[in-house]
Parts: sequence; structure tokens; C-alpha cells
Amino acid sequence: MARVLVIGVGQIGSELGPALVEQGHEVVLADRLPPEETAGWDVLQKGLGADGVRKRWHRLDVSDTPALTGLLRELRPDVTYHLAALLSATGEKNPDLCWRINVDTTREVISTLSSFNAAVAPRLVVPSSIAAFGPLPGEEIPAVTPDLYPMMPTSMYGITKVAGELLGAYAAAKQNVDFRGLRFPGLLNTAPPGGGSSDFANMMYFAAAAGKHEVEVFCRPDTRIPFMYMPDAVKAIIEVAMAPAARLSRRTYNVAAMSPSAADIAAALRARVGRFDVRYVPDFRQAILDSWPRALEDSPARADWDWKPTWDLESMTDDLLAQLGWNKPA
Ligand code: AKB
Repeated sequence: MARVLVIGVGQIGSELGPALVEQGHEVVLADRLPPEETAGWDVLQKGLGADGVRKRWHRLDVSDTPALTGLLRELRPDVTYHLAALLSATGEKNPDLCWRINVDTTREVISTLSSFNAAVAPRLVVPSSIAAFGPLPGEEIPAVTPDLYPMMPTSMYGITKVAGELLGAYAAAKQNVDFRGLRFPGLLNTAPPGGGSSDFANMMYFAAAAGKHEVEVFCRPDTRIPFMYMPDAVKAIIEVAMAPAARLSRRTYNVAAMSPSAADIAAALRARVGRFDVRYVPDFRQAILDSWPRALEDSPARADWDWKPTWDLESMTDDLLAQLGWNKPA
């Protein structure tokens, strides 16, 4: 059993927290909002019960440095999952805040964990993203992008993710912090995501499950990026956190599951719900999506800590529609 702190309980944290409790860890969930006001409240309640959530909850504004470092000092967690972040679309609208939340708070967490001078280096897990990649000048990004490819992100969010990866590698080498990270695709579950460019897919599932026959999304139908169903994302982040250090050949790993286009997702939904018309109206997020890999090459994660996804587009679509309460016609 480990003492675990989850900072930022949003789309990922609301499923990760209950999964960690289920594994027998002592878990503290820290977020700026009261639990009932978070996007993942329904998911959290389902996993832990309302009282189970409340007793583990700690109100924390990550940008309040004394509060952040004070909580870390009080808890001295064995494993910290730092998930608080602005995503790509919100980050473009407020790049300074994106840097402050995504990078400055990661630096604070690293410095505080490092200051413990612990005999066993505390683990820190910070997710990176497909957004850490971008095309080299005058080139297209490789359709299937490997772990080791020059990182030239085009969004501030992507820049913060590269900075986080590099700070983590430095912390692991020089600051006695056992940092682990993974580059997540767009993630789907029942919790509404907050301000990502991959949200067009979530919007389609939410609309279809609500019985709507029409939806407008902000990308072209041929937009293809990597996606992952949340149960696989939770499995991956716990596996990378718990992997024996001796097996890690790097500090941040690509993880892949599926790479449908927006039109493929619409077709998978149409095959289940019947008429489902999608109006494709690209906005500023299209350029961000176009700069991301079409697919990730993840053989190092598979070799080093036995990563293997469970869900593909078809199985995810069946399960997610059911989880979202869609009533299949008899
Ligand atoms: C976003 O769209 O910004 C995120 C991501 C792919 O990291 N969902």
C-alpha cells in the first residue's frame, strides 16, 4: 500500500482516484473545487460513494504555492499524480496561465519532493500528451510518430508538456525524484473534458447518447488523431507509476490504443444509434489537431512495462454509449 496524492481531479483523476483506492492505496484527492462541482463528480461518486469522496478530498488551488508545497510536506506521498493542467484549446486562449499551471506548479512539486531527501525517491507522475509533438519546419509530422522524434509543438499546451517531460527527466537524474510520464492521446469517458482540441470526439458521444440526431463539431471529417478509452488510460498511468525502475529505458513513453478519424467515429455512432448527422465547422482548433501525430508508435512502453491496450473503437463505442445512459432500442 502506498500513500498517494492526486492533484487535479478532473477527467482523468475522477477515474484514477477510485482505481487507486480499489488497489488498496491510501489516497488523497486534491482539487480547487468542492467535489460536487467537479466535472467528474458522477464518476467519483460511482467509484467511491459521496462520503468516500468527501473524506479523501482536500481543497487546493495549485497556483497557491504555499498551499501546494504545504500539502506535499504534510502528506509526504510515496506517489504523486500531478494532473492539474490547462488543455490545448484553453491554453491557446491564455498562454501565460497555461505555463503557470502546467510548468511552474510541476517545478514546485519537484522541488518539494526533492527537498525530502528521501531514502526511496518519491515517485511523481505527470501526464504528457500527443500535443508535445509537432511538424518539423517544411515537413509533415510522421503519421506514426515514435517516442524519440524531435519535439516541435505548435501550441502553448504542447510547449508546457515538453517542458514538463524535460523537468521530469532532470528531476529523475539529479533531484532524487522518480519521475514517470506518458504521452496520452485524446481521452474519452463519461466525464466532460475541459478545453481540449480532442473534445470534438467527446462531443459526438455525448450528443449521440443524449438521443440527438445532429451535432456540430469544430474539425474536418478527415481529422485523425490518437484516442484512448479512459479505462486504458487509467491502466497505463498506474502501470507506468508502478513499473520497476530498472525496467524503464526512458522517463516519458508514448501510449497508443486507436486512431479513428472524426468520420470514423461518426460512422461507429451511426451504426448504433441510427441517424446521426455531423456538421463539420473547423475553427482555430483544427490547426492544433493538424499538427499532432495521426498515430503513436508505442513499442518501448510495450517492451518496458508490458503496456497493451484493451479497448478499440468498436468496443469503446458500445461501452461508452451504455455508460452515458444511451438506451439501445429493443
Ligand atoms: C487536448 O485536446 O488538449 C488534450 C490532449 C490530447 O492532450 N485532450
